[in-house]
Parts: sequence; C-alpha cells; structure tokens
Amino acid sequence: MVVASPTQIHSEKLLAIELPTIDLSGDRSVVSSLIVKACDEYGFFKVKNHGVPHDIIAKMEKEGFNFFAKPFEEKQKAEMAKPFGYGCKNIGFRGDTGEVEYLLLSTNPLSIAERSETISNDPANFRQEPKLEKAKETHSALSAYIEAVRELACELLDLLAEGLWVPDRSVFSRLIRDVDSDSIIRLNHYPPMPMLCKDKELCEDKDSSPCNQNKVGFGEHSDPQILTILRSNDVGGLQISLNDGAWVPVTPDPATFCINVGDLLQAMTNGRFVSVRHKALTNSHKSRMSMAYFAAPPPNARITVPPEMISPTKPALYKPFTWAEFKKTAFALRLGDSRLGLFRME
Ligand code: GA4
Repeated sequence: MVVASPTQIHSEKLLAIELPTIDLSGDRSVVSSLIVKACDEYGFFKVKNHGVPHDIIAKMEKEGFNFFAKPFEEKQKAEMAKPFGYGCKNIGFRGDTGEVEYLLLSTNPLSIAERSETISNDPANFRQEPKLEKAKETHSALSAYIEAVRELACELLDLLAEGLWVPDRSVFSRLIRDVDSDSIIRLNHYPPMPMLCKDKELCEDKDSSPCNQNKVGFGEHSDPQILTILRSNDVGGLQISLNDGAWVPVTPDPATFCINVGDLLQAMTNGRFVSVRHKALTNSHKSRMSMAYFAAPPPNARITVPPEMISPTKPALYKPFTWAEFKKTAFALRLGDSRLGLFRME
C-alpha cells in the first residue's frame, strides 16, 4: 500500500486527515477508479450521495441513542454480548476492554425480530400494549437500515471489481447478497469521559480543566470482514494508522459513510489493498455513537483471489480458507493481534 502524503488540517488542536470523499453520483468509471485509488492509498475513504435515505439513518440513530440512554439494568436485559447483544467495556473473549458500550446484532432477519423485542424492552412501554408497537418500530428501523447499507456495500464492491478490471463484477458482492451472509451490525456508544489530570505539570493540556486528554474507547485493530460501512454522529474519535505508524484522527462527517477495507478484502485482492488498523478514542465532553455494518460472507464461503489478481510476479500470498476458519482464528486472538499472517503461503 502506498500512503499518499495526507492533506492535514487543524481541528480542535489535533491534526486531522482529509480522507478522500467520493461522490457516488458521479460518472461510474471515474467513481470506480477513485475507489480503487483510495483503497490503494489509504484503505479508508468516505462516500457522499450514497443513496441511503436520511430518514433511515436518523431513525436508526434515534433507536441507538434511546437504547443507550436507558438505565444499565435495562440495557443488560439485552444480554451480555456472546457475541450478540449488549456489552459494556468488554471486547471479544480474550480480556480486551475499552470505554465503550455496544450492541452487536446479526443481520439475519430472524434474529433481528428477536432482538428488536429486547432493544425496545422499555418499562415505560409495558403499561398498555405499546410495547409491541415499540418493538415493531425498532424492528423496522433496523431492517430498513440493514437493507440500505447492505445495498451500499454491494454497490461499492461491484465498483471495486470494475475498477480492478475483474471481469466477474459481482465476485465480491455475491458473498454479501448470499442469504447465509454472516454480516453484522454494531452500535458503539462512547460516553463522554472528562479527564482530570493527576499531574498538572506534565499535562500538555493543563490550561483547560477538565483537560482534553482522550481515553481509548475501542483499541487498535483491523476489521476481519470484507468491508466496513461506518456512520457516526458529529463527534470525532476515529483514528487510523498510516504507513509510518502515525495515528491520524478522521474528521467526523455525519453526512457521509466512512468505508474501510477488511482483512478478507486484503486476502481477496492478494494483498493489494490493506486492512488498515484503526481505533476509537472517547471525547472528553460529548457522546459519540457510531453504527458499523461489517459485510461478511457465509461461514462456509471459501476466500479466494480472482485469477486476474495473481501472476508470476504476484504469486498467491494467502492459502485458501473459509470465513468460518478465519473468524475462529480472529476470535481466538486479542483485538490488536494480526491474523492474516497466519494464513500466508509458506
Ligand atoms: C473487530 C470488528 C467488529 O467490531 C467485531 C469485533 C469482535 C468483537 O468485538 O467481538 C472482535 C474484533 C472485531 C476482532 C478480533 C476479535 C473479535 C473482538 C476480538 C478480540 C464484532 C468483529 O467481527 O471483529
């Protein structure tokens, strides 16, 4: 991956990166080459005019904020994440933690129906019948959002195949459209974390009280799936790791989706695109909520590289493996561990 020298701007004392923002309403061949360029250079990009209706995003965001605003005991009724459901501070199964609470949801229609009951499980709604009404609302907000972001993920994957000149244009999107696709939705809520400095002398931000140091909400990692479609409110926190190891904050923009390459897309492009490491920090004053759709294949899908991406000068980098095998490895490791290396050809 070649990381271009980023245009940096000043934002609240931090240097933020201007990721390429691609207008999806533009000319198709131009859009597809811009997407490939962004994946080559950053592994991350933003999209505008993405076709996901504003009210679908707004309803989903409202459901999310309503849920996280509930008392902890209520939220716990959505069960501890294992892996689906509510979780607070614990990430995965290997002892990783962060200043985050979250809802992990399968995008499988049956489990959405089940989950919506729990998400909207609000005592205020128990009195008469509206509990069911509320569950229906949650269910429809969630289903509409999932359908719209799945469509966006498939469109982006088709554009990627076009930009890479792979003749089978649906080679990547087919995996997401499959009824058995293992795609998931994650709502992350990072509550504000006012920081009080213990050592005012050493603190670089000693003029403000509480100071603006940030805690880690979700530690450094790469996403195991194919593509991630992230939407966040207007509070910053996402940082990506550039080639030289520098951490650069991404400017928040609720009007766009932030897209990133996952481990599987790295494998399926024979290492051409890189699944870039990223993390999320908390804000000292404001709540951040992000909604991530992780586009994944069915568990038994074999992860292979289109033949056009393999040549004598670019031999196959990874052994063929299934998503189930890769996922098992990812969940057996720590959040920050790299997993693809274990699947490299000898
Ligand atoms: C990172 C991307 C998604 O949030 C996630 C995460 C999952 C979890 O939180 O349970 C993992 C993490 C993520 C990668 C390595 C494993 C699995 C925590 C962890 C330590 C839901 C996913 O699919 O992988």
